[in-house]
Amino acid sequence: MQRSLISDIIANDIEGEVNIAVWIQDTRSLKNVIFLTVRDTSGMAQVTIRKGTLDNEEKIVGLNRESVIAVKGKWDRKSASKLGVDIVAEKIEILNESLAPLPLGVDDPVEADFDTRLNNRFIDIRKPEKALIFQIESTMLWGIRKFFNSQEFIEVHTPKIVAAATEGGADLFSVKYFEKEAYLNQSPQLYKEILMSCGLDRVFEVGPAFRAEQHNTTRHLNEFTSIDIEVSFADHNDAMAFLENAIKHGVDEMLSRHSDQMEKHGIHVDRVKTPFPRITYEECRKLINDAGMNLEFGDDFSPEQLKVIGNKFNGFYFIIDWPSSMRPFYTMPKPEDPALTNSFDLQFNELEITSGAQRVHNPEILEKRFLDKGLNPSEFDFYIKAFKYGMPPHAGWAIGLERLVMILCGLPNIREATLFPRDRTRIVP
Ligand code: AMO
Repeated sequence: MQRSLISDIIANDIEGEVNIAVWIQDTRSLKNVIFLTVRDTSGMAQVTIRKGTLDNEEKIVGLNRESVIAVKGKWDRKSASKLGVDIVAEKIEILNESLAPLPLGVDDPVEADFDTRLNNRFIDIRKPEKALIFQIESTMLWGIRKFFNSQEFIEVHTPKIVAAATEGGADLFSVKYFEKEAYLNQSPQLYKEILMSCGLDRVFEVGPAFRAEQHNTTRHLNEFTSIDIEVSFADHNDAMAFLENAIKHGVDEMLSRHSDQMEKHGIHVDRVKTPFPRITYEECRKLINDAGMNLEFGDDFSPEQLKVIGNKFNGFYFIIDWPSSMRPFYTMPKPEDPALTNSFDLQFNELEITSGAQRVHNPEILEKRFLDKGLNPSEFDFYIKAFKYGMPPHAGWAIGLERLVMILCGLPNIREATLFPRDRTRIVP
């Protein structure tokens, strides 16, 4: 179908005949003229129909909002239309009619409640400010992918139906796999580490991760998108450097493509300055205890305690050197103090965006870590085997994509950064 985007007509100052394909947002029929306010994925325009010039103009005036039409016409550059683009129609083809009333308005002055919006996501995302979130997400991921590519990473795809838990035994969705029981993968952790034994050196994956977490919060989903890396002959410091740079490149790409639209919709994102500050778990504990709250070594931070730490930093920072008892079996204990680990979380203000670490690469230590965590190593034979025949030292991390978009766009709820959220009560649409 031959068509121009509205934004291209403006940007390229296209002269003469133009073809656009659009949704009708509003119709006003005056004495001599009909004005249509129309929208495509790139912006809005006014279509002017001079009465008596089109065979089907009555039918067009009667179309419900959100019907889809193709317009052939001339761009009137002198038009005073406040939308900036006014196309004088020469031919209009009706591509599809919408029913009325709409289950959700596209330009209602008062926003509908969140459930109504999510139930009617196909219309909700027609709103330019909602579509922008997913355009930003795509562009940011493209910037991150370009960075990985420049660093000789390969993109991999590991199984999502698995036989063992990775991030602890709880929070697993089970699936019937013929005559066996299987699970939906919580993270590519075990497979990305096995790939280090394959000699693939630097891998990344962008894929779904499933967590059967019971709590319904503004930060948790039961299915989210995990951006994972794993790197051979690397430690936690190397992994943190890859993380800072990946985020920097993602944000740069996003700003280079969307800054106008972001400004228009009140999304302000600063360029990322690296390296990010680092604070140890023990230093955080001191801050919290100094603020009059009590945190024992090995306890996780409460949301209020994270606020105390977040108030000290503006934007991204790492919390490093987490206690061994708090990190999964695959995390490398600090050689000089095994009560701590070579691990990190990347935070943005008070929210965790990424977990990562240097991994245990010695199979005996790994088996011991399984036992310490109350796990049965024999259930992980396929994983431990890959450590017994030449596993290089390695490190990696995972970013929750929706959390990253949520904090960058300043969204109040992670579901706003998820096309079709899966949470404790929602699996439709
Ligand atoms: P972790 O479990 O911390 O680490 O997850 C990594 C990142 O994924 C995001 N995340 C979530 N996002 C939305 N809803 C959830 N329920 C949810 N759970 C996690 C967060 C989090 O920081 N295997 C390790 C990573 C590694 O060490 O490589 C892991 O999965 O942004």
